[in-house]
Amino acid sequence: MKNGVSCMLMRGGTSKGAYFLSDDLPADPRQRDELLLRILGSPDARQIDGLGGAHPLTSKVAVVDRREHDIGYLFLQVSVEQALVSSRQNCGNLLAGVGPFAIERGLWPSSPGRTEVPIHMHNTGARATAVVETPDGVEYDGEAAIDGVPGTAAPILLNFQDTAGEHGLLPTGNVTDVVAGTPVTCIDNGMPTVIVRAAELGIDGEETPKELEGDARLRERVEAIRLEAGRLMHLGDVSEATVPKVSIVSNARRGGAVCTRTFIPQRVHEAIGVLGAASVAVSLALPGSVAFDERALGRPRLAIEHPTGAVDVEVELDGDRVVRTGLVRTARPIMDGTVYPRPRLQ
Ligand code: NQM
Repeated sequence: MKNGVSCMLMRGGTSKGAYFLSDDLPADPRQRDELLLRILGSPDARQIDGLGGAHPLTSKVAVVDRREHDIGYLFLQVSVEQALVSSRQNCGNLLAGVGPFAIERGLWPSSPGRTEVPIHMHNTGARATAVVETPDGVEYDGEAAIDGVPGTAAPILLNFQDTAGEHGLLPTGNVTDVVAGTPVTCIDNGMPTVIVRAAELGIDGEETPKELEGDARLRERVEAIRLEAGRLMHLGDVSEATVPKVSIVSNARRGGAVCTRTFIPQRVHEAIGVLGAASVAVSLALPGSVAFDERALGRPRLAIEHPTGAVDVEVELDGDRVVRTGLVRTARPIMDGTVYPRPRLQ
């Protein structure tokens, strides 16, 4: 068999993706993206001829490289049904696998006990630190449970600094805007996100992803809000972009800080993205935002409820500057070997 590429398939948080060393992929982004489409099996609703899992949450790629003082991570979202690969968003879930992958591939040395891996996220230029359990090499087994993933595994602590996007935490310059007739908060603590109250959309907020995806009028309204908000957030025409995400918020149902349902942006997330949750968490503590809840002020940890449970986000704010965001994920290699791309795109 010819033309295979070295690849590790990993679960990172509540997502799954193909991890590559940057040196194993073409340097030219167009050639790289074309190859990744053939590897994942896109465009095809079932991704039957590739590694992709027929959902945006399982059609993801991490490209990892060693830099002078840290590890570089480029996230690529591979569309399922379109021949599109996008570097315009980051992914905190696949980020959870980057530390272990870098150690396994010998890019970063493992320390006895625990290893801190500093990571530069190429998509946004922001920094993260992953704390990986390494009693004797990477330990994947452990007691940490994250909602949306069955069972338990070793915890991977992710700490983010300076994750606000290039246009700041509030890219429109306002805490609240009225977009397509709807009050929203546009926020970017690592993920450009439009926050909308469920009541404004005439829904309860606790519907299942399937129910929300099946509501054509709601989908149209959410997309109209997203397109207009995208322009206000300096993202231009976002009709083919996977950002901004739209998080619909309502009162917490299970003792958390807020209940969410997130369009990412056509499908509805089965849980919530890591940086998406980090962005929602900050909006809870920002006076004037559509999600503001004074009980969130000064709370070190906020539980963001989602369709399959909740994710705890630690936020440290200094006024409206986010000093640190932290959360716990788990990750696991599923397969390590050689992947064979299909010979042609279609
Ligand atoms: O927000 C899905 C995921 C994500 C992104 C998406 C993510 C994040 O859950 O940091 O992790 O929002 O498209 O993998």
